[in-house]
Amino acid sequence: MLVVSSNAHRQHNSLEIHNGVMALSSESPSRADAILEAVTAAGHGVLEPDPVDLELVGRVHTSEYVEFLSTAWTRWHERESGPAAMSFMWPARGFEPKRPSDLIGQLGYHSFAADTSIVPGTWQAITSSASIATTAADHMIDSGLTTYGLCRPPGHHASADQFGGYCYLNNAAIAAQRLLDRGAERVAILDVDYHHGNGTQSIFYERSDVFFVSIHADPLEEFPWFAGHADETGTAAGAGFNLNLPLPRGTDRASWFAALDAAADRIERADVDALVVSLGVDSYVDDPLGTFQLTTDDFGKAASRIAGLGLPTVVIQEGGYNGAALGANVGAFLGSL
Ligand code: SP5
Ligand code: ZN
Repeated sequence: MLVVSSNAHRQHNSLEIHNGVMALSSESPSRADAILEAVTAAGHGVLEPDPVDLELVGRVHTSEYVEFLSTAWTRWHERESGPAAMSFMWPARGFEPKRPSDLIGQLGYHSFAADTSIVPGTWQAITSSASIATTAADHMIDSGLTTYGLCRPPGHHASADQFGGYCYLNNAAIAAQRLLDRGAERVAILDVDYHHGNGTQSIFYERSDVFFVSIHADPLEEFPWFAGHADETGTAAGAGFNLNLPLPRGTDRASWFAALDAAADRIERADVDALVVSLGVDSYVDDPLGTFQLTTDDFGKAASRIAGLGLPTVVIQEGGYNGAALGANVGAFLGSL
């Protein structure tokens, strides 16, 4: 399988609040390096992405958000002294925010969590990651072959105008939009990351051309806390085109695969032309951020079930934080797909 990958991600080495102090993020450059090493060793071909298509990015993100991301580090660095730009206030319940004019207020307006900050190379890395998603979608259409985008930073927590959960630009949404723009009438996004893909859900919540299906830890018990419940099914034209399958912390393999069967059944009945998989391998039994019990072999089994759908498929990398197992887990999925 062709792997789309770039070294540009290494410029993004961000900080997060961990146990009350700023620390290096779990979402580290070594993640993508480990995956690339494993997929190269497995014999998959590697392709560099085309330049980012900002017109396409602007079809799933607001222009003021993209402008904000492209200038935030420079604006921060001109005036502040810290190593990472991060907000300390967000418009929580009860606020009805207008977009502030000042950088500090805009940081709060355009983000939702203190696990994600902007550092000098963030813009270069996130545009590279988006271009990987776009190039993977293009390659899949042009070749007819399943294609993998080794995206880093990940994307599924990013909404049209907010970053968080280690995500800035929503790579899976960008890939889905590309498939639609190039002729698909409806696309399914299957998100198997341990965490709910709140950003992807939000981007397509009122649309019927993207069916979003997510298997994840119950937000009553896990990040992102405020989205991902089973009763979130879409609104307006999108009513019925959002399916959340939340599972308890500690979910075992049998229960996870029952949810995957339910997801696959619904995708089979949704009349879609193509599939985007948001592949988070933080559902692994030994992931430092996860509590599910999937083994390395299980990622191969999951890929077989997904391949059984028989849909043109683009795979986009999301989370996964066990550095020693990351390559094997992604490799098991791609090898079986
Ligand atoms: C893409 C993805 O999987 N995002 C997950 C973001 C979760 N962020 C909150 C993590 C809270 C636990 N912090 C542990 C930090 C250890 N360095
Ligand atoms: Zn995750």
